[in-house]
Amino acid sequence: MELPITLASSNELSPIGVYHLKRLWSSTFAKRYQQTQSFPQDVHLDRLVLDALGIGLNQAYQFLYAQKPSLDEFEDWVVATAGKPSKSRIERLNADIAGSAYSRETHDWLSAIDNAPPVLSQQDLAFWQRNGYVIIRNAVDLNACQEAEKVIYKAVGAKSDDHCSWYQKTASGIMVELIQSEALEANRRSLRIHKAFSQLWDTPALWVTADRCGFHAPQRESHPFPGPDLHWDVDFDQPLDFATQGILYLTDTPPEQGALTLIPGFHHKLSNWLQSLPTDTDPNQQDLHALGSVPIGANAGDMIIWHHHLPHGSRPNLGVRPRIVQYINMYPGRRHLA
Ligand SMILES: O=C(O)CCC(=O)C(=O)O
Repeated sequence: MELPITLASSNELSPIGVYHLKRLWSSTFAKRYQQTQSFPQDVHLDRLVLDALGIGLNQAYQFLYAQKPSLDEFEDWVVATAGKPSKSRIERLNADIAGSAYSRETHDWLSAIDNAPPVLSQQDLAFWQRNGYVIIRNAVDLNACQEAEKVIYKAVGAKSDDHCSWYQKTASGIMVELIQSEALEANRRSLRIHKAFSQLWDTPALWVTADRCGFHAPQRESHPFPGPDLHWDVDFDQPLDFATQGILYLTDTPPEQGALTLIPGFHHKLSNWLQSLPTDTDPNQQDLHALGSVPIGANAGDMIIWHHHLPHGSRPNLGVRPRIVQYINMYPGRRHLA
């Protein structure tokens, strides 16, 4: 690849006809090698195009930085890693980026989700309003959980009945950088999950994240809890907006078994709380547990969705089994729909 790279615009097409991929590729090298400032306005589209293509953000940047590929090489790697995106997927992505009309096929698919019976009841929605989180019971069935669990055990080189093997994994703490797998993809395509998110976002026109998994073994003296403890994944330099985050439990997860931990209701308090902090204080460095943290236990197949203004994290696994999860989130491609 020849440097310097000219910065492409989002509406230039990549070789397989995707908007913004060339921009993402060119901006990565413009940032890294030309000391250009980063492009905060691109954050949403970078994420969107990679999610639509089934590639994780870190996965993409690791490849780009390590291989310094040409655009053709980058796109070949995307297709080899996550498969060739369908024509309808590319059309929907391009329509979201360009703000143009959806094809008839996409329109019909979104209408079907819109017309599907609600997954979240009125009580669930009232609970969500009050607490900023909700549990979708049986978001996926047990067979789907077991299939996903199997690929995660394989990825971490562990066996369910061999305790010692649970501790071989060293990188990324409790996170497992596994994204491309038929079992994980099946969960991402769950209509029940999509419908629940559409009720919270008030639109079915959502994209699912190409996110990783988690394997959180019971704490040992030699393997203390590596985090993440309570935090936000919010850029506090930007205006506070609405967004969700989600976790699918693939095994039964009682509260003591490293369950997702939240501060229920904090989405109502965040703005005032931030204003009460002395200037130059990092919100993430406060004693967030003191705000009232609660571990959320649930069963295999249950999914928890939370408002991203809730401090959240895992906790030490004081149970006897690993906590095994898949992270799944959804969001609108067109920002104005949010
Ligand atoms: O795995 C967990 O329980 C917490 C996940 C988390 O911190 C995150 O998704 O940002």
